[in-house]
Order: sequence, then C-alpha cells, then structure tokens
Amino acid sequence: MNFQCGQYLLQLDRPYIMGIVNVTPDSFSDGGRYTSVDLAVEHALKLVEDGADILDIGGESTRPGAEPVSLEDELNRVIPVIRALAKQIKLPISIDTYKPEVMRLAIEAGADMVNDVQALRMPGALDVVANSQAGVCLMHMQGDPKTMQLEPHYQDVVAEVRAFLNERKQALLASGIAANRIVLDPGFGFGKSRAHNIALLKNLQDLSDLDSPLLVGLSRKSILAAIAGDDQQRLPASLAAAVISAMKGAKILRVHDVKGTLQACKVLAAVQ
Ligand code: 7PM
Repeated sequence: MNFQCGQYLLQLDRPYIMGIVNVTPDSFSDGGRYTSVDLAVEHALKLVEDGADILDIGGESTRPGAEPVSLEDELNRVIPVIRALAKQIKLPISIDTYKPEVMRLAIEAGADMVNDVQALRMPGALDVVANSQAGVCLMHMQGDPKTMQLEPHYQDVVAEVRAFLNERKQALLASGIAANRIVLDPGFGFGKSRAHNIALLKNLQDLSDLDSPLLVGLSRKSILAAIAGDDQQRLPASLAAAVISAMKGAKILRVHDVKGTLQACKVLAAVQ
C-alpha cells in the first residue's frame, strides 16, 4: 500500500513519522516559542535531522475551542515556511488547513500533501486537491472545533467514523483523485469523549478494511494526559500511543517528538 504525495511516492512499509510544525503564535504544545517564520523553519529542520519522514505545517490552530484565524494571517504564516523548506529538504511537506485558498497557494509554494481536519468539505477544497498531484489526509471530526468537545455523541463511534471516512473517500474518488493519494484519520480528540477515543484506538484495525493507509494523531493530546494522570509530561503516554497505533496498523504517526517516536518504532520493528 503506497502513498502518492506530490513528487514523492512513499512505500509505507513501516510507520512513517510526520513531524508537527506549528506556525501559530498560540501553539499549545510549544508554548509560543515558534511564532515566527524563521523559528518554524529552524524547528522543521531539527525535526528532519531527528528522522521525520513528512513535515506537517500548520498556521491555524484546529484545536478544540480555537478561534478561527483570518485567511491573510494564515497565509502569512505558512507560505514563507513552505517556500523555504521546499528549497532545503527532500521530504514531503504537508499543509494543515481546511481552507481551499491556503491549500492552493501552499501547493504552489511546494507542499506535497494536504492535511484537512474537515476532510475537504469546505466548498472548493475538493477541486483544489483534484487539480493537483498532492496527497491528502481526510480526518473525522464531529461538530466544529469551537464546540465539538462539549457533548460528543455516537451510537457506535467506530462504525460512524468508518462510514464518514468511507463516504469522504468515495467523494474524492468520484472527483478523480487516485486511491493511492488518500490517507484516512479517525481524528482523535475531535468531538470524542475519553471512551470514544479509547474505542477508536482499540479498534483501529476495523478502519483498515477501507483500504487506505491510516494516519494517527495522538501526540500530547489531553486524552493521554488524562489516562496517564500527568498534564505536564505527555511524552511517555504519547510514545505508548504511537507504538499501540503502529501495532494496530497505523502507517503515519503525526507527532511532536520525532526522535523519541522513531526510537519507540525501532523497538517495535525489532520484534515484528
Ligand atoms: C490542542 C489539541 C492543540 C489538539 C492541537 C491539537 C490532528 C490534526 C490536529 C490529528 C490530523 C494537535 C491537535 N490534530 N491533523 N491536527 N490528525 N490529521 O495535536 O489528530 O496538533 S491539532
């Protein structure tokens, strides 16, 4: 199962590590240390050195409760970072956005992949990706980022997430996007209670019969802090989650701590 991602063809024969690069000033995990374009580029280059396979560049926080960022602000943050990185590195660059105009300009600036928490549901988003060679991650979210954690509700969370991802995948195929350009993501923490998140991780394999690679984003999420009982040190629980995800078939791990995740994956690879 390979993944066509712009100019790159990823084999996905092992878990690939997607390093998170936030260009938002209010980034929850990096405490606002990487606010400027220069610092974001510097951070991205460190993640490459640490062994990242893909870089995910985000300029608008899609986190629960976040206020939307204007198109102009988002472009001013991410486009210079993508332009600079595309010149310097030979790894796929992903743009984390749900705005079609950001997708279009990011691809023009050198992005190889679109990571969309809205699964290309914004008007125009499907066309932008269809008119490119970019790979795309379709993520499940219940509700919208401002209110989604207030009252998440499902009859059967795994079946509903699965049905949503399948429906979005079919919409992409119908618009001419090749199957090997699509990866799917259950969207941990996006309109899900603790029990919902655990059910999805436990049953991740139930999503693999959609025949697309799975991407998992659990790194530093509050669900892990809650389970492990430590709000400050989220790395140990994040590494456990990464290994569990990989054992259950995840092909791309979206993480902050690239070096640690790579080492954890090596331990898993040694016994597989
Ligand atoms: C607070 C809570 C801040 C959550 C940031 C976040 C995902 C994503 C994000 C994911 C994909 C974070 C999240 N999470 N994209 N973007 N999958 N595809 O940890 O799980 O960065 S935002």
